[in-house]
Amino acid sequence: MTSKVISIVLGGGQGSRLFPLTATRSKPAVPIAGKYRLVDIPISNCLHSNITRIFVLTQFNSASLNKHIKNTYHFSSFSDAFVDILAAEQTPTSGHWFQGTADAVRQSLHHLSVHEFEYVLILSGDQLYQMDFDKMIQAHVEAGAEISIASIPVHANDVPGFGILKTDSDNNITEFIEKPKSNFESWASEVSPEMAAEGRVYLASMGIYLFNKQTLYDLLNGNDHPDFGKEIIPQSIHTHKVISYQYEGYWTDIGTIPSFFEANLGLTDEIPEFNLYGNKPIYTRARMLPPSKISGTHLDRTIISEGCIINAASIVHSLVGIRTRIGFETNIESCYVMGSDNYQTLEQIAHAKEHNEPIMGIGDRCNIKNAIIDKNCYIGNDVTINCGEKLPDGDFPTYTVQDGIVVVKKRAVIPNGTVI
Ligand code: ADQ
Ligand code: ADP
Repeated sequence: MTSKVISIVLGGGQGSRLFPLTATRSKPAVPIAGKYRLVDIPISNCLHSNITRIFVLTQFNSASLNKHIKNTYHFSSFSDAFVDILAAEQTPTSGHWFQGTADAVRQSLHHLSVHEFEYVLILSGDQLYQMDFDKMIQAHVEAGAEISIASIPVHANDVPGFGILKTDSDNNITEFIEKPKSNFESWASEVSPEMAAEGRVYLASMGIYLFNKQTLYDLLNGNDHPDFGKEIIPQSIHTHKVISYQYEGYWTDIGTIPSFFEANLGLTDEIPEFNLYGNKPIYTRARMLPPSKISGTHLDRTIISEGCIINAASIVHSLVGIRTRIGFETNIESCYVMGSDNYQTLEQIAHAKEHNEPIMGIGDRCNIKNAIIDKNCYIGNDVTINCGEKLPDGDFPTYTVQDGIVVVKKRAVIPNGTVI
């Protein structure tokens, strides 16, 4: 059945909620878990479900996304598999950027029309989960549905962030409301005892939609509704057979700095909810990096990627990305250090040290806590970053502060002795 499916990954609008990580790259290219990119999650889920024809829609095209896709997803020339990026483009019929999720898909339909398919699976690019889409497609076909929406029980606190739905006993969606802000108590559904025990009694749309081909064309053509969640889905439940496919595994939205930070650090748990160490790997670019070299460092609940050179005193509850260099007597706690795209040469390092300039990576005697350090940063010696709740949110030339998390911007130079 999955051979009849084409998948579209919604790679991101403006990406403003993940600023400054999206300042110079498109959202799908944001690095996660030390060595992957956001887009690797939905693509890996598709490939493990044998869905091998994938479009990634993005609002702006960045060199790093192109390079990543081109260098990662290689298929046999005897198969029809592909991962193609479609960036918002001007065409003779449309001169504007994607206006929303439905508009992005509408403007991309002409790229699909050259392929043979019966179903379109629409996925978000900013979610962390492992899901077998095969089962969803099977349920869709068995029910004779025209649209299926994956749903997950959520707590009342989370309701305002999601599309909330109600179903009848056959899983047909009978009501749908996008992001209700108040008075939503009557939207509670019957859920499993496990979910009810956690207070998760509202069924939220996961933003994962399976459409029959003709249904998608009918719903998108002849109108200019910009969004699935706001217009297309709420209207379709009155005109089409729309069913809910309920999922109860780990699933989280990583579209904001706090949720992105929490999901990444969650990977360091003893038994993480998102399992990197299973038999269905997350695919990413094979980089041929050397193993990491670590001297004299106390490591606890820490994930170290390949190619690192680490002399720190301690690294606790942290993720250390590819090619990270960390100096002597430095302490790192609850941080996501993304790493670097290249190594400095020994000559460059000697030259920087001679001029008392920071080298790429993190210097000596630093104390860094609650921070995301974007790629290719130069953090000097004796730098302290320990914001917690003490700093108000703000955007500064080399870093931002959001909800107690400092994000050091890509390629930022933080001089020796800086305190944030
Ligand atoms: P949101 O995630 O808030 O809610 P939206 O902002 O429309 O909805 O984004 C959905 C996905 O599409 C995200 O991955 C986003 O980056 C991407 N996207 C947004 N605009 C885009 C554009 N112009 N071009 C390409 N990609 C774009 C949606 C649903 C809710 C549901 C939640 C679940 O509307 O009903 O509960 O997802 O997370
Ligand atoms: P990633 O390794 O995270 O996928 P990119 O796709 O942005 O990162 O590219 C990294 C690759 O580009 C490295 O393998 C390196 O060969 C090369 N590269 C990037 N920047 C530089 C640089 N300043 N000097 C040398 N090589 C670089």
